Amino acid sequence: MKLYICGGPYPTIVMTFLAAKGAAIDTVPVDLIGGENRRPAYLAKNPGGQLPCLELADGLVLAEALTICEYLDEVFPDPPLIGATAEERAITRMWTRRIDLNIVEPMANGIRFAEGFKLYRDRMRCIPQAADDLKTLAQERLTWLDGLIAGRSWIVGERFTLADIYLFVFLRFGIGAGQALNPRNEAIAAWYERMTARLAG
Ligand SMILES: N[C@@H](CCC(=O)N[C@@H](CS)C(=O)NCC(=O)O)C(=O)O
Repeated sequence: MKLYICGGPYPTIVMTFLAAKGAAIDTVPVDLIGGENRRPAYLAKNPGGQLPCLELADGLVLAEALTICEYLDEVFPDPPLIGATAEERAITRMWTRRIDLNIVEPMANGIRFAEGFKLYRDRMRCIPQAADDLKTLAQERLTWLDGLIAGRSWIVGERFTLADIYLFVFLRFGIGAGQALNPRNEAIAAWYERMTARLAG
């Protein structure tokens, strides 16, 4: 099994997920800046042209960071980072989907259409005039999330899951791209500190 990666947030989610399981797999670096992921050899593996993708021993290729993590959670079941029961898995998927659709996607596009514009303008439809609104949307939904996770250790409650990893990797990436955490979102600020300590330790 080989994971095709670059230094960006989506591959980092999968790498962080594996590290949290104490698992390691072979990785293949792909030159994103140079556009290697948009050339035929990579497109033959992942027609979406994005990273990461996971190539299995039989040649099957899985793309989309969340799908890859779902697969890896079954291959490396301990500790379960999606859930040990049907209910736990459903709850983790519910929160991960909320985070992905409401926060990560607008945040990522806000960055692609602004700070990433030069890199992305010839790769996908970019809407620079939408960048600020997308970033605002992501911030509004973070404030919504803040009210929902107050009093919890982790996003879904007392279980550390993929939802924590997914949101944390993206918020850290967003901070690096000029989207600071809103200090009024106290629950998220405290959770972010817990995440930083957990991943450092
Ligand atoms: N929906 C995809 C998004 C992946 C994505 O946007 N990856 C970035 C790297 S972090 C990428 O490949 N960007 C380069 C490009 O689109 O050419 C996923 O969840 O894996």
